[in-house]
Amino acid sequence: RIALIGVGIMGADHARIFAEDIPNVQLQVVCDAFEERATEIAQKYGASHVSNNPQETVTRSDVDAVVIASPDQTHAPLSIAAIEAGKHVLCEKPLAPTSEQCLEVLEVEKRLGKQMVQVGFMRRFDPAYTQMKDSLDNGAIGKAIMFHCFHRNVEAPANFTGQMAISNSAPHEFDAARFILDEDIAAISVFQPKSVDTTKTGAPVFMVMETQSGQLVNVEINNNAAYGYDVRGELVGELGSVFLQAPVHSLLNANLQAVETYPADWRPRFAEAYRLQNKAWIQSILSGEPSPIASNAWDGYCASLIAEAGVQALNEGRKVTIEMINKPTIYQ
Ligand code: ISE
Repeated sequence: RIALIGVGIMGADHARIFAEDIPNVQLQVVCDAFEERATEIAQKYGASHVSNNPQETVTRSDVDAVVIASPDQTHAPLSIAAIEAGKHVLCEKPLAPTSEQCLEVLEVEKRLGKQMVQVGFMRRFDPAYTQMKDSLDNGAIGKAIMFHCFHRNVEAPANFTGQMAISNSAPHEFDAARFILDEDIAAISVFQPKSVDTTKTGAPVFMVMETQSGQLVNVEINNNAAYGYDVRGELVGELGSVFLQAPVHSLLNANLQAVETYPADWRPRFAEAYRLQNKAWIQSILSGEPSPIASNAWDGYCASLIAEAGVQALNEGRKVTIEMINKPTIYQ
């Protein structure tokens, strides 16, 4: 019996996934500030109740687990309220806009002595990233040296402000790099092409990260790429490389052309990743064991910490080292 908090783009997609693709789940409550939107989604996906009060919703006795897909600044306080009410949480990224807020969630889990939050860095479940990690882990490409990433949206959402390319989009690459390389990030430098209007919302950013063992990860974020939603990359090892391919389901031959079609946003590109992520979350609740693949609150803290360092690196025009707290034992 799950409650869904927030039915914007991602919340509505989670409602669809749980209603249509995940067994052993009852969508019990749909909560949104706009009750008519909550009612629309509840009726569409068979939820039993509707609410516009998230604090009340996460403590309901007829709810076992909570999906938090409300605005970023509500993620940490609602996660904490849900944990304190004994509910497991699937929290959309980021865990919190600041590392300080993330630490508040870690503190509650430390006191409880167990992980209760899974963070929605779904790329860990994407088949292309999975194959990339398997190729590294089974030695096919030798020792990893560099990881090239690019992440392009059609256009920046209307609510995109300032450096959200770094704090909202790039955390996917921050988490994917940590997961695939099994490394933490030691430092980050951030640049912007001087040939574009860098004051424009969603202007491109180019980041170079150094891992603690000295590998290099570069990330291009372009939220106004115009041509399509396109996330690719290449993991380079001493013996070979793995190129991240997007799933291409068809090639249209017509009018003297061969045409592949890009998705308009991330949902089609990562549909399988979201399904597998959400399935793993339910499985982790039923088994009582956190998913060995999914991001936990510690991973959420690391992604927000790297993002803060990235914004500082851009603003100050210098490389910023990343100082983490000691990893609490419950995340070892
Ligand atoms: C958005 O918030 C997401 O999480 C998408 O996965 C990402 O591709 C997009 O850039 C973000 O703005």
